[in-house]
Amino acid sequence: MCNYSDILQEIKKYDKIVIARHIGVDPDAYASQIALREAIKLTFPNKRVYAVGNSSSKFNYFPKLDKMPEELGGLLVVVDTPDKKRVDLPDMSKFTKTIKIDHHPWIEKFCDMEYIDDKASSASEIILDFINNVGLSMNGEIAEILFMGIVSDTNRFLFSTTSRTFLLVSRLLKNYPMDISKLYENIFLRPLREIRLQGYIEQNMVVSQNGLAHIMITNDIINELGVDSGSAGNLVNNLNSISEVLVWVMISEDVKNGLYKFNIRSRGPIINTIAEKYNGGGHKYAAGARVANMEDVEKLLGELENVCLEYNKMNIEV
Ligand SMILES: [Mn+2]
Repeated sequence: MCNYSDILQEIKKYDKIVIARHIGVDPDAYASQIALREAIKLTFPNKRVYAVGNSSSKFNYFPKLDKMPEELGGLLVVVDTPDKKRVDLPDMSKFTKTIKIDHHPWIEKFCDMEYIDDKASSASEIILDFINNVGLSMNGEIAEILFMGIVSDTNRFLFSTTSRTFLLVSRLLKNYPMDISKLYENIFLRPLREIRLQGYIEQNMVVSQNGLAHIMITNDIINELGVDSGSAGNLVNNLNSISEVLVWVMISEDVKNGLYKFNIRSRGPIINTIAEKYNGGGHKYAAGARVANMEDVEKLLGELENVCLEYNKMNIEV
C-alpha cells in the first residue's frame, strides 16, 4: 500500500503517463481517469498524458479519450479496477512502473504500487482527495467531471456515501460553482425504450419466499424493446427499495458471446463471494458474474437463494 505523495513522486518522474480503467466503462471510471489526466496536464503542461480504453457514445458529455500511444512505456495508472483481467488495456507488461488507485474491495495485487480505499464512495472521490492533498491544479471542468463521477457511482449520494464524500463535494461546489441540474441530466436522462424495459422487469420478475428476485432478459425481449444487451444491467440499482426483496438479480442473455450476464444486488446478504465463483465479483452488496449455460444459471440462483435463507434465519434467531 502506498500513499498520495508516493504517487505524486512517480507522476513527477515520468513524462509519459497512461491512465487506464476497467472494461465496460461507467461514469466513475471515465471521470476518474479523465480528471486525473486533466489535473496532471494542467499542473505539468509538458507531460504527455493519455486516458485510454474503449469509449461509449452514452458518455459523450465527458471529454474525449486518447488513442493508445504507439510506443508503450513510462508510467501506467489504473483507476477503479480491482483485478487485472478487467483492465481495459491489451498489455500491461510494457510499462516501466504501474500504480493502481481503486475503491473496490481488494482482490489481487497487479501493480507495483497500490492505493486502495474501499471506504471511498468512488474512484472519483479518491482522485478528488488526491488532487486536493498533493496540490495538483484544478479547474471548473475537472470539478464538474469529478462531481459527475461521484454522483453516478453513489447514485445521487445513496450508496457508500460518507461524511468525507459530502465534505469533499461541498468544498468542490463552493470553489467551483456549477449547474448541478444540467450535470444530473447528463447522467440520469433516459430514453423511453429503457423506461419500457424497466417496466417489463418490474412486471415480470419472480420473487421467492426468501426474498430472491430474478428476471431473465432474453435476446428476444432485448430485440423487441430495441435496447442493447447491456441496458438491463444498468437498471439493476432501481430495484433497491422493495420490502419483499433482499437480493435481486438481472440475467441478460448475450447471444453474441454465448453468455448469461448476472447483475446482482443485495440489501443484506453478502453476494460478491458467490459471484467470484462464477467468473465475477464486485462489492459485498453489488456484484456481477458471467456463466455460459442454463445449468450454471440455475446453480448460481440456487446459491443466492440459500444465502437469503441463511440471512433470514440468522436475523430471526437474533
Ligand atoms: Mn467506481
